[in-house]
Amino acid sequence: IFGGKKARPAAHPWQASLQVRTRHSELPFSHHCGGILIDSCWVLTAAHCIDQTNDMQVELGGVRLDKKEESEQIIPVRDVIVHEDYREEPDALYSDIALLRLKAVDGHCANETKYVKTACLPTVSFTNGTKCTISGWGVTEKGTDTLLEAKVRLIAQMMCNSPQVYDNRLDATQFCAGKMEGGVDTCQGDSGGPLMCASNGTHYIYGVVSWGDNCGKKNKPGVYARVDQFIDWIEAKMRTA
Ligand code: 4AZ
Repeated sequence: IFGGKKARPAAHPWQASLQVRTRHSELPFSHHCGGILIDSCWVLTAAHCIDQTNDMQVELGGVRLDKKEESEQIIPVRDVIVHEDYREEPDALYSDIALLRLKAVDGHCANETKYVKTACLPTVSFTNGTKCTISGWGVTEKGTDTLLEAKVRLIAQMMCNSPQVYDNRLDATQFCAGKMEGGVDTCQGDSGGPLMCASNGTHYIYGVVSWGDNCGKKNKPGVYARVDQFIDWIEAKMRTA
């Protein structure tokens, strides 16, 4: 996160750290991407975060990646479902969404606590200019192991697809958010994590961090998978898996 501040514990209880097994490191697992807890056994993330199916785990309920916290829950990933339409093009990603099914013990995966809660899929719409929240452990201007958060505004599709911005690289299943002047943005390692917007006191996942040209640059806001366009896919996969 560029232009962010440290998140207070329990401020983003749906935030997950998707971790992969490391070969040449002191720690067995390291942070790879963000994720969003949407059900006790399900985490939503970005398809481009999936480069291996086995040896992945999810850390929930923590803010610090460099030490063990009382509030954290570590749960292995049982399987991965990547969107069938996921495409990687030279200058954009499409349908960049995936589901992680967590390993259950007695039919239960994540335990709901003050620090671990599920996020709601969007059942309301949000207008351009709405102030929403991004969070993650990705690249920052400083470097930290603490979860950061920042506020960004939803940007009109016409503006984001204009020649000086992304020149029609966005389709209807994505949107951009940030600041046109730059400085506040998601970055590498935030991918798969949430862009949350609130309505009547309820926080909804409106976007999944996907891509962008660099981070925090003028006229290059972050690009997000539009979760309301994938609700049917998400619910179908959770029903049948
Ligand atoms: C990345 O490399 C990435 N500024 C994620 C988000 C953004 C750029 C790059 C948006 O995963």
